[in-house]
Amino acid sequence: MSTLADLPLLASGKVREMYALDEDRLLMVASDRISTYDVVHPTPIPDKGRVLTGLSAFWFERTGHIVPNHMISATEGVPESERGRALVVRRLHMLPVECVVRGYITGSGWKDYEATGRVSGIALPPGLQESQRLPEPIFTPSTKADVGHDEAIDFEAAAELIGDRALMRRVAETSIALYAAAAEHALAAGVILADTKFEFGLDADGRLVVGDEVLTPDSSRYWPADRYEVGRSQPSFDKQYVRDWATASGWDRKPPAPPLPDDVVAGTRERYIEAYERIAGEPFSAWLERVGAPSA
Ligand code: Q0Q
Repeated sequence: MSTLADLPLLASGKVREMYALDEDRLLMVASDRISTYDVVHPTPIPDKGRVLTGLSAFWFERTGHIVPNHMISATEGVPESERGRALVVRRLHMLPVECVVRGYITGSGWKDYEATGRVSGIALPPGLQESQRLPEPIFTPSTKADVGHDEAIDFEAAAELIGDRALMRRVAETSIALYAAAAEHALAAGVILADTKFEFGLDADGRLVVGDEVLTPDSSRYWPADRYEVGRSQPSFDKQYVRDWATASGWDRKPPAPPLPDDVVAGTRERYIEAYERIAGEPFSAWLERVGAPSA
């Protein structure tokens, strides 16, 4: 069993790393770093990486009948030190499109709708209010920006990017099916899945496979259903403590992000664990035990 230090680093995101295990497998590691307004705070949230990895594993196991996914294992091949926060995944040829599905109109989609009546080229009914549930979930792709924000593009531009219109159609249909299944399950647990982002790839046989993390609070907007109110922005299930404190602290939302006080860290950790337990329907400790995660 190798340690993380032995593995070549393939890619590093704001809060995650991707290592190469061998020519067919990668190790996807989720850190405890938290970012708000696209800036990473210096203070980690203990267990955030393990909650998000546990949620990806839960959703991969639950949606394999909709589309194959890249998860191989949460144990075999995962260094002991990383158990619970890392997955061994299949190496894919990743498609260069962010596959966003929106069930509610919010965020950048709301801004585009207010300005044009459209989101990613899709005309929506007039008179929608902010955070309103859409008649049907919509597929609103964007580019994968290395730096800064992804740019919303329409279906035709996305098809051009991947060079295959029929494949783009399948990716869109699969993304919507994944979102719909997850949103129904989450709502029954008292959590609104407002929107989410998938990344797909092709395996060596050219089969479509969903990769990256799926349906986590970092790749999705989760709202507490009992505080949902149309006509305004909604509190984030997981990040609201940090956002409210950061705003009250006077932070201008530009780097560097301020360190977080202990109570905000503790409250945010509890919200992540609550998200896991509501959605996965089991104690967070069950995930940790199942994968042999090291105790604190
Ligand atoms: C791959 N990434 C993103 C990333 C840092 C994810 C490489 N199955 C795969 C995947 C995946 N997922 C990738 N490449 C080949 N096969 C995804 C940008 C970056 C942490 C996690 N980088």
